Amino acid sequence: MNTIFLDVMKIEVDDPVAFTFFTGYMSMLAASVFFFFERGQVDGKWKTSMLVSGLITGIAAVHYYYMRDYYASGNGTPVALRYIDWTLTVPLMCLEFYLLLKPAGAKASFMWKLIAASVLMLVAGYIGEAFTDGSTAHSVKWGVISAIGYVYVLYSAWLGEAKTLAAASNSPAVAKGINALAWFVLVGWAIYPIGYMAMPGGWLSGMFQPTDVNLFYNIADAINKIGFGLVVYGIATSESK
Ligand SMILES: *C/C=C(C)/C=C/C=C(C)/C=C/C1=C(C)CCCC1(C)C
Repeated sequence: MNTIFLDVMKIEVDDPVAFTFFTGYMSMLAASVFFFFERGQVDGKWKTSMLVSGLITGIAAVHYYYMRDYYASGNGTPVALRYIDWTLTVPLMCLEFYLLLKPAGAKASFMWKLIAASVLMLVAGYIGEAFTDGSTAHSVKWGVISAIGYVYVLYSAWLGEAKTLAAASNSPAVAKGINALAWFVLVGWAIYPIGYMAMPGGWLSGMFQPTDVNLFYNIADAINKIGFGLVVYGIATSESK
């Protein structure tokens, strides 16, 4: 029998990283089915947002399918697959902010600034992880550059443009929803830099196994991608009554 097939079937009982790759895949897939079907139940103006929610978890599900096998086949951390996934899904999360705030007057430039900041965050993070020489200097340098992009999104959601637009919105559901997304960016997104610090060379590396970074990323992805979608779903259903 071919060995790849055997490898991907193997989850060790003491391997939480493998476990979260498998459950991550299943929960992303289930969430997509949910968002796509529920899209039919909401008012027309919310359908695009629901579609984007399903696309975010759907794109992640496909990447988890491959990352799971990559890891289970003994290749370690799937850095490239991870960042390809994020490069597609994080800009879609910026699009969610824009779609929700468009009725309150959000301009396309608002979305592009968020996307530019998240691309900076991801490109720097990728250089930090993919081109590591194992040194703390490399890890910290690119981690700090990446954090600049993150802080911009955080600032926009809590004090900047997104916050101002949400306050101007005449829909209490949208204002509440944007506030919930801001919490996700503050708490849920903060799990990623902690995971990054767990990689070899990172500030917390002494406390973790080299592949434990995946544990942080897998848990954070499930919280943030499914959570963002559920916030959008909550707004859409409460506004569709
Ligand atoms: C669905 C995927 C999401 C929401 C990914 C978010 C990723 C981050 C917020 C990553 C942030 C990072 C830093 C702030 C510094 C270290 C490098 C990163 C890329 C892990």
